[in-house]
Amino acid sequence: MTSRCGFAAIVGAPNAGKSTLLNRLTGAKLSIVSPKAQTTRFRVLGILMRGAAQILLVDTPGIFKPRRRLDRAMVAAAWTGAKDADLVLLLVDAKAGLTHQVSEIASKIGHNDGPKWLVFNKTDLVAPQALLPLIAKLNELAKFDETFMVSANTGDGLDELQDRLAEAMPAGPHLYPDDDLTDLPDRLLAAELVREQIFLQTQQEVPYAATVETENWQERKDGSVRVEATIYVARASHKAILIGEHGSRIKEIGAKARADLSRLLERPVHLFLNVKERAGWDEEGARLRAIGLEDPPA
Ligand SMILES: Nc1nc2c(ncn2[C@@H]2O[C@H](COP(=O)(O)OP(=O)(O)O)[C@@H](O)[C@H]2O)c(=O)[nH]1
Ligand SMILES: [Mg+2]
Repeated sequence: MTSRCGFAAIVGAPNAGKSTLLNRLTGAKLSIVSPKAQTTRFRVLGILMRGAAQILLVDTPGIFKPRRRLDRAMVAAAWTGAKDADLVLLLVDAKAGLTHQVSEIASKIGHNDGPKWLVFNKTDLVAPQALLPLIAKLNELAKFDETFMVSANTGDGLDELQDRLAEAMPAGPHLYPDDDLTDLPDRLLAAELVREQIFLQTQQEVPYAATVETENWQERKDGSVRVEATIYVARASHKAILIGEHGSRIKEIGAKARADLSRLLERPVHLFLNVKERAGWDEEGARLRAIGLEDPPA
C-alpha cells in the first residue's frame, strides 16, 4: 500500500462538536470539550492511523466575532489551521442548522482553493431528510467535494469518514511516529485538562476569564509524575469562585483533572493547583504565547 500523509483541518462555528470529533477519531482526550462555546483556544493536532495512511487532524478554535486580544488570536489560529491543510472539513451542527455564523464561514471557505468536505455532526438529534435543504444552500456558498453525516457522540458515520480521509491524503512519508497521538507537549495537555474542568465546573464569565499554565513537571523514580499548575484569573471574585467554600471547588477541579491526566499519560499523577489573580491576562502577549497562541497584531 502507498504511504500517505496529510493535514485535514476541522473548522466550524463554536460548539459544532469539532473537539469531540477529534477525540472520538483518535480515541483519546486530546482536545477539551464542554457544552460552552469557545472551549478550544488553539490548534490541536490528532494523529490518526488508517492502514498505510497517517491522517493529521487539526482541531481549531471555533470561528466567531473576536472582541478581546485572546479572541482574535483564537480566530486567527482557526483560519491558519484551514489555510495550511490539504483538506478542510466544515463541521456543521445539524441541529443548529444554517446559522449566520455557518454561512459566513462557508462563504469564506468557498474562496479557498483545495478540497473541502461538508460534515454534518450531531445527526443523532435530527432526521436526515431535514438536512437536504441545508446541503443545497451550503453548496451555493462553497463547492463541497463530499458530504458526510456523522455523530461524534454515537460514532455513527465515522468509519466511512475515516476511510475516505485515508484515501484522500496525499502520497508521502509519515510526518509523525505512527504511535504518537498528538504533537502537543504533556505540559500543555495537563494545563488543558485543568481548563476543561474549569469550563465544566464554573459558570458565566469565569471559564472565559481563566487560563492555566503548567509551572513545574517532575518525573519521579516510582514512575509517577508531579505536576504543578497555576490558574490565572482576571478578578478576585473569580478566584473566590474557583477556590470555593473551604477549597471545595478547586479540590474537585484538581481531582477530576488528575484522573483524566493519569488516564492520558497511563501513569499515576500528583497534581497541585494554585490560583492567582492577574487582571488583563487575556490582553498579555506572554500569557497568550504560554498557551500556544501567537500574539496577533492588534
Ligand atoms: N448530541 C450530540 N452532541 C454532541 C455531538 N458532538 C458533540 N456534541 C456536544 O456538543 C458540545 C460541544 O462540543 P465540542 O466538541 O466542545 O464543540 P467545539 O466547540 O466545536 O469543539 C458538547 O456538549 C458535546 O458533548 C454529537 O454528535 N451529538
Ligand atoms: Mg473545541
